[in-house]
Amino acid sequence: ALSACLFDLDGVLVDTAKYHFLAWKQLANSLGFDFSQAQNEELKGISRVESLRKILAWGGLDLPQSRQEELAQLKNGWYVEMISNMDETELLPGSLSLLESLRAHHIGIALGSASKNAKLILARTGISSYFDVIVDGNMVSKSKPDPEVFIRGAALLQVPASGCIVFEDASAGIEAAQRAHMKTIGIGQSTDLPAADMVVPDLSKIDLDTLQRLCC
Ligand code: G16
Ligand code: MG
Repeated sequence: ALSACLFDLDGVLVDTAKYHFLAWKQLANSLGFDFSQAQNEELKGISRVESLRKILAWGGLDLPQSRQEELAQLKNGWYVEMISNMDETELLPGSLSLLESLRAHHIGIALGSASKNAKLILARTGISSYFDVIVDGNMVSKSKPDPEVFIRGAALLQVPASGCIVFEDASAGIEAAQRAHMKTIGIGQSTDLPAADMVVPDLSKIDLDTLQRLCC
């Protein structure tokens, strides 16, 4: 039976990918090369340091660790400035009503995000109070597709993996959820997320009946 829903943040509840894109592009440009939307797609769900490693490789740069840490910090400073102006209008369609409905039916709600800025984003968009449990990039050592983030979420909620549904927009996240033995709902296009149990364009297409059927 359905016990809990675990949500990825970026690309599922909010669209922060556009801010990641702007901040990474600014960093790449400052290093003398460009960065495309298509490349940004490949960074979905990937941690900050791994994203930087990929971007530097695309730019043909091999920099020492200390310089990489400076650059990651520089990008994050720009990114945090951008997301500090977010508000509830930047929630993706269906986010709020699904959270409401889960809470009304006493279904557990957890966040499972790679972002170290997750709590700021939840606060800015006004949805912090819906989450029984928050697992973010500050709490896990292995990033998606490792299942750690979702296993931690279920453990903190004290529910079995078999009663959990994970919402994810990145294939690395779908893989992580499946390795945690959880059901998966992909947000986006089925061609991009072929491994998911079901795929919807956004959370407005999800109701409680669908979730309960998926978990039985
Ligand atoms: C998100 C984004 C990634 C980003 C990562 C780390 O993960 O999808 O693009 O690189 O968080 O973010 P930060 O630099 O804020 O720590 P998720 O898991 O919420 O999709
Ligand atoms: Mg995501």
